[in-house]
Amino acid sequence: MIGHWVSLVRHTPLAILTDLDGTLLPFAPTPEEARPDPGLMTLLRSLASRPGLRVVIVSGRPHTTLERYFPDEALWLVAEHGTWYRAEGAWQPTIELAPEPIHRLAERLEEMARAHPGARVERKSWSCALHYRRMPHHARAAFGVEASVILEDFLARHPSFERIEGEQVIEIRAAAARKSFAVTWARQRLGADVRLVALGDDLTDEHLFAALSPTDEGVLVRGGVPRRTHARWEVGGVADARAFLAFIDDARSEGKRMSLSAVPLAPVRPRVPSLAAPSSLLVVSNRLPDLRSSESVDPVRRVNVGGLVSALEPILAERHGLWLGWGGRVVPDCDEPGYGVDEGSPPLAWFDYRQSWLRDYYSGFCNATLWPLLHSFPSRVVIDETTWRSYVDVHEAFADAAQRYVTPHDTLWVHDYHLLLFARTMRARGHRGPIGLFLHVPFPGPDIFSILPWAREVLGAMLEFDLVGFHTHGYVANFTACAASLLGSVAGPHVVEHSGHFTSVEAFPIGILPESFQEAPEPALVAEIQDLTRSLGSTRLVLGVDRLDYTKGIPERLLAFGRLLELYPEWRGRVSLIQISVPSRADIPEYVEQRASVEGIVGRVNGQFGEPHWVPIRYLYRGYSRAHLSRLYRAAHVGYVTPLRDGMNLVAKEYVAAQDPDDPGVLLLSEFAGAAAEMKDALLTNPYYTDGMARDLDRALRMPLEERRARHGRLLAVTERTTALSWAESFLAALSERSPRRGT
Ligand code: GDG
Repeated sequence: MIGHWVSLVRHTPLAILTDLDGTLLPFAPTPEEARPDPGLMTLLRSLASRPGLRVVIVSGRPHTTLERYFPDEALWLVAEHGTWYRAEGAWQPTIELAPEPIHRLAERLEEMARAHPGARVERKSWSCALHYRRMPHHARAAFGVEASVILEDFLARHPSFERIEGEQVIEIRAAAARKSFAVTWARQRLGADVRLVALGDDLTDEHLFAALSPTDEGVLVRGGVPRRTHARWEVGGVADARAFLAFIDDARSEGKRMSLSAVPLAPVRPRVPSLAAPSSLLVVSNRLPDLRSSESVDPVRRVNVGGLVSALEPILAERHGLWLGWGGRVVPDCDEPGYGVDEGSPPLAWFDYRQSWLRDYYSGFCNATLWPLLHSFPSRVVIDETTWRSYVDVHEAFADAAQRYVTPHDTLWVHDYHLLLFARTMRARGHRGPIGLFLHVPFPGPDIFSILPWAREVLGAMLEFDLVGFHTHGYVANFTACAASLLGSVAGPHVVEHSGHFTSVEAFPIGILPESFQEAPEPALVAEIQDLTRSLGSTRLVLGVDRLDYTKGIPERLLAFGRLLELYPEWRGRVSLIQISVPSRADIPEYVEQRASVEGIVGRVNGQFGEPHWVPIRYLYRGYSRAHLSRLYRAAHVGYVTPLRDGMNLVAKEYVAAQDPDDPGVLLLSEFAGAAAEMKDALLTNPYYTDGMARDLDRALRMPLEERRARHGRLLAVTERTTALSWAESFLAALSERSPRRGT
């Protein structure tokens, strides 16, 4: 480690790219109170005077503030998250965007902040920041909701801006702004052989770390909530970060002896797992849930912690379990992936992906081959031997990671299509404990599945699990039909024999935690939703909520809504559709196309039917908090859930759980969602048939109260019968029951 650092910090040219707040300056209640002190100024001046070394301050602060703090031109400055920069001489903007909208937003926020003691708005050229560090904790949730209403409205109208969350601050800024600009700029100015050392503490600094090349280093300054990072090194806080810079300063001064032992620098990975004993239950999924930004930490941050986490959390706690998966970080192919454990509830064991795994395994075989295949979109299936090989190889990487945490007798519960070969890989390594697979997506019949050149191999590997669970009996039947027709397996209704091993195959329809969609909302949220319903007037609300994915049938749904307005002109001005589309897999071309197609249809329908006082479709391309979703579900007269194909579709169940039983809305549900197998009292529709769906929508909008109540009562009973928790318990009970005891 010492040799590595000595050679890096003595390299010429070298550039230090460093954030300011939380990195070199401790946080203060207001930005004005956090100013560089004389000690820091001396250190920075000294560094900037060293030959062959550049210091670049990369901050989110306004450029006017940085100019005031650092008039000395020896320092290079990047302000407002990469929208302004100053080398020698004048400031230059890096983007071209009209500043008026953000100024008007700042005025609205200032007006709101006046009613919330401790809230403060900081204005910048193309961004504004809303600080709540000085607000009392109990007032933050209501404040967050009120702010979100203003911010979401702004973002819906100004797509070139985005929302980001910092340390007790929400910022709206130009979407093109990235601190990674500093990396590109430093390289351009200092030449390709420059080496960079970047320091930062905040989520916005992750752009900086991610843009570094393998010969550079990122140093995370730990402070707030623990999180994963692209940086490979870490220091404990501001004092340590300054000590580290002092070490670089010494290293570049003639004749000074360097002692790295005084520098509190440590590799971020591998962090030694400190679990007391190996796990008796290991849950394995491709991606880990993003838990560490939870509401319990900070109510103003948005969260996306689904029912799966809430279901698995008590089970993992009881069984001393661990959840293993990719942590979201990617390292260059030439690097060793890092491993680590984040203790907490549930405890997570993560590891890094290599760049080629992301490309060939995740975006390739998982999402361009298996996803369309299993959802019966044969024309979208990409067949590629390279990605198939990567799929096989990445199973070995998952198995390497798993073997760090389990004994050969422990129970493994594997999730989804990313890990269909996992039982085979683990058995080859001598694992004897029970291994179960739950598939969250559909399973097609042999006609579709046999399109895959490796269909037999995949099926054979799936039959090395002790239990394979699906959402519906239909998928169970398709799977057993595949095993019988492609492998010649002997298949009973719930068991399949292959090479002398018996695999149980069963339906375990997943549920939600209904009460989490029925909780009494915060008063501010009630007021907000009342505002929305008032603004709709007598207009009825139809609501769609999905990840933006071609399987979800969003274009078809929008077209049918347009058709409703054509076939039944009496609905014009009297019904609006809110479509929330959560960004998903945005780096895969099909998903980019899908977004463009959806936006095109929204524009056409709104252009054709919209009037100054009425917008037919409001399209929101972002995620919302669980509390917001629950209230929107409850306010909607129709839950418009019309995927072309879907394993289950939890939105359908969430919509039902959130309704007012005395005056419930109508669930309009695709017959191709797994949920339709259980939710027969929904109004079932065929999303491929535009006119039919428009007519079903009309029927839903006109349904009398009595019929709505009767249908809702039966649907709620279904939703409450199988919850996320009972689903997880029954799967694990079946796994322990069905697994033959293997010799030790
Ligand atoms: C796969 C299968 C199967 C959506 N927007 C927001 C948000 N969501 C939440 C919903 C719901 C979840 O995301 C979506 O679940 P789905 O079941 O609809 O769909 P997939 O993501 O495709 O899930 C599916 C599921 O696995 C479980 O086995 O049902 O068939 O494809 O919970 O509420 N959550 C928050 N903000 C949002 O804006 N917080």
